[in-house]
Amino acid sequence: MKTRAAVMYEHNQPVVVEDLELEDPKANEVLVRTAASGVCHSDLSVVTGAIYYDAAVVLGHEGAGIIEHVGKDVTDFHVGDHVILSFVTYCSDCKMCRMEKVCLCESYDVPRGYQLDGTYRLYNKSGQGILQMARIATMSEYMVVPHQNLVKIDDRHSLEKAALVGCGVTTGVGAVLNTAKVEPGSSVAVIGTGGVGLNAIQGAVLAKAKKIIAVDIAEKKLDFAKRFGATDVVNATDNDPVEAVRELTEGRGVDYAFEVIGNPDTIVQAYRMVRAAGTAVIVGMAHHQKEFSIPAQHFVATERQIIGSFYGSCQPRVDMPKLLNLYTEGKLKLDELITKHYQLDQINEAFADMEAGENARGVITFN
Ligand code: CXF
Ligand code: ZN
Repeated sequence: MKTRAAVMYEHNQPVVVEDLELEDPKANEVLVRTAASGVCHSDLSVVTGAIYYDAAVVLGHEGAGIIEHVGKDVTDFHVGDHVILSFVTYCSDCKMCRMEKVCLCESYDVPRGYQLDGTYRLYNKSGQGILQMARIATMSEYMVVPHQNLVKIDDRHSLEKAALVGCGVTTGVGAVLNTAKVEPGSSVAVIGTGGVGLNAIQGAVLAKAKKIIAVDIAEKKLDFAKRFGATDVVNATDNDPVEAVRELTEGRGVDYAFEVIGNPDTIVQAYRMVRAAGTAVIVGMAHHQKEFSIPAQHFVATERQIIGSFYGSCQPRVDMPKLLNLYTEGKLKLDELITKHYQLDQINEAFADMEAGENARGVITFN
């Protein structure tokens, strides 16, 4: 069948939207009609090569849709099911999965973007095989994906809102609740208030943090941060954010700092703005070749901790339905996250808006 999709053919060049040929699902795979795809900074990182995929690859890793067809041996999903796409494929059986660290599943040693049997499901009109970002590729009208990447949800949820739970919401809220386990009354700083950072702020609200300091360089994004529950904002354009955060915390530093940009300089800032024995949580995906360095003796002498958080340390099939229920109960903001809708053909415009700091989240909807 045909599917219209957003393809990265060359790093740092405009994304091409074109019709591709999509194969039927093989055993253990499912065909999903995409309802909505969020536009996440990690999609742009694939274009720049910061998150490295060979060209060509269909972008998108935050989405939701409806099952159209199930392949052989799929017993846990049926035609018509509403699903969120998870960007990790997990086996439920390896050591990490059994430790409930399913996002760190160790079973699938398949090169990036291929299906689990090492082949393509997408081809362009010249017959070239096209990879799928995170093995899903939500910026396509239809996707063939492993059943392990699907999370069934209740039909009553809006698929457009559910799509956001596929990456940004789970990554941000999960970093606070699952990875760091922030305690009530804590002080928290969030560096970078884009789609994921705003969700770290909402996570801090859910954790009942007392002080939530948002740090960014875009005034518009700091306004979003206030709407999501930041108690204080720091514009790092004209302030040293480490000094500013210290001033707001009696000179001590915060209990937890979340770095949600993926930049070595802001990672070091996160480290420097936590108190002694405080925790810096690195959420942003930095360029795959970049490193950061911190003063080694100071690290020991202050008992600070630095921890990574991938996909909010989530268990997709447990956490995602829970997050949607929080939304239904009015405890999680999803409507306010979507600041602009796009058609798939407008993907390059969506990336430009993201770079300009225009959106909380941009969302591509499919008819
Ligand atoms: C990314 C991590 C690399 C695969 C796609 C998703 N995380 C969040 O945006
Ligand atoms: Zn993402």
